[in-house]
Amino acid sequence: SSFYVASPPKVSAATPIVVNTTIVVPAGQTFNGSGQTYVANPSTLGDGSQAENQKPIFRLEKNATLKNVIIGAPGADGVHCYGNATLSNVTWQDVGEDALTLKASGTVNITGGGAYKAYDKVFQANAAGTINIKNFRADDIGKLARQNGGTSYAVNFTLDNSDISNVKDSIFRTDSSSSAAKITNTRYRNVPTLFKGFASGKTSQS
Ligand code: ADA
Ligand code: CA
Ligand code: CA
Ligand code: CA
Repeated sequence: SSFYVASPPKVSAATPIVVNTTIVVPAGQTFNGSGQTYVANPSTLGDGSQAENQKPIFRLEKNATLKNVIIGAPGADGVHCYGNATLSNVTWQDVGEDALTLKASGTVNITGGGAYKAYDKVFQANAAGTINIKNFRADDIGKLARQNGGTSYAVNFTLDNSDISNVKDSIFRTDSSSSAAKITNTRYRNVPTLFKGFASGKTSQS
């Protein structure tokens, strides 16, 4: 006689979507990843190392929204925002060169999700504006957010209701005396410095 052995149910995660060319989210539109994982093709976008000039996996035009996305490895240059953007429930499992860059002035609201394994920076501000981070988790990072070194425009950073651990440098860093940072209702573990480079009176924590 013979036995039938039933196949076990497939419980592994879905195969990641390999992104060969940057996914552009047009102005005012929403990209919903429905929880799927996106990774860069290392030969077209970048290998997620600390080499500069890698390409983003997602490019958000003004007032675009990115939601329910997992960015896996390699993360290349993550997400580039050209003006206002909303990110909701976006998780970087292994940040590449960095996770997200503000490339043109605007307000970026990042709510939910998290960022892990960032050798240096998670969020990078290369233009004036505001970066609001809320309900976020970050672990094993260099800095949570950094205004591009040597720049003097104003960036306002906020962090609320989040959990940040194992940071090498600081949460927020700037070289600009006009920038400001505010942290509320956030727990830390192994974070050496909250704020670096801000003028006196430009930071608060409660
Ligand atoms: C570094 C580099 C900048 C810029 C930035 C980024 O800070 O010095 O020129 O490339 O990274 O946007 O990743
Ligand atoms: Ca960089
Ligand atoms: Ca990494
Ligand atoms: Ca970068």
